[in-house]
Amino acid sequence: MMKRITALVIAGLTAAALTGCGSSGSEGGGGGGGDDAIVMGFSQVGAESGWRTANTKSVQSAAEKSKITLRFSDAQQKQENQIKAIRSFVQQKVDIIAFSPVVESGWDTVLKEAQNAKIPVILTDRAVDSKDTTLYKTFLGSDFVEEGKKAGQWLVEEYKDAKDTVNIVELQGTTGSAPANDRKAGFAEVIGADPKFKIVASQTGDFTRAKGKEVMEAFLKSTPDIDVLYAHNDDMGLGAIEAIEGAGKVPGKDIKIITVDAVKDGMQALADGKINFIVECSPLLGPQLMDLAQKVLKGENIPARVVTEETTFDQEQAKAALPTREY
Ligand code: GZL
Repeated sequence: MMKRITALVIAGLTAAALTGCGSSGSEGGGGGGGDDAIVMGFSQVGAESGWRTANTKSVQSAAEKSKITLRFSDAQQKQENQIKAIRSFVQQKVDIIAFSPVVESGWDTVLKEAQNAKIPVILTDRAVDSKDTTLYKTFLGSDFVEEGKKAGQWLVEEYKDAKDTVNIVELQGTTGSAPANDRKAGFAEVIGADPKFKIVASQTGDFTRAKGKEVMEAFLKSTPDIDVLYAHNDDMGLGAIEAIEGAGKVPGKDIKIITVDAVKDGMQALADGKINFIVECSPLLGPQLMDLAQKVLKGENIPARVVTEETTFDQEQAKAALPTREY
């Protein structure tokens, strides 16, 4: 008899636990659908830049529209927080996990845990360097090498008639992150074809305005006659502008500036002539992410790689685009 009661209790508890996981979005916001609402665990890098804020908004509003219950965690740019969040999503038995890996390496163990728990994972925004590509269903995000190449191509064109050396300083994104690694590689590949281009200093500004300003101040002190700044995102470029003006130089003229993202503040600086060229990196990944998640959970085939569409802006194009800029 005892065995039978125990079995009934376990069955009851298991049923409750399972429905708890497909909850109607009462906790963690978003969704609001019935018991069959998809529950997505989302681990975000942090809130380090205008791009990240726009990306978070896009994911949250797309989850709301798709009636997907979103369990959102902000890792404050720390990999250990993302690993903790993914483990927690596995324990909660969410239906699917999506995350933007703050750095490329060190994910195999926790992704294996999700795989063993039969919870599909989607990479969004940034990639991982795991050799085992069965650990995730797809990678939705920009081609950062291409972004770096676009920045280099503008510079080569801008200085095509220059005979003297062009001294470049580079503000790199977060050390070890896919955008930092790839934007650096793409840019170097293009300018490397002409020896007049010299990267005389290159250091991380961690994608933030404050750090960008701090490192640019150091560059200005240690590096005479800087011609160009290549910043891996608008926020570091905007911080560098403060440093350049603080040093009594004119950004966009004394020092030409190329950045990546095309968030509103960057586009305003471009329109104002303080930045010379911006390579767009779209943060509006939310709708595609939710569509891919629904397809995965229906057992539909999805592409292993979904590259986001994006363009570039010069100063005139920024003036035209600003009034309707979504982010
Ligand atoms: C790029 C994204 C980068 C942005 C930065 O997809 O991961 O992180 O370029 C952001 O602004 O901090």
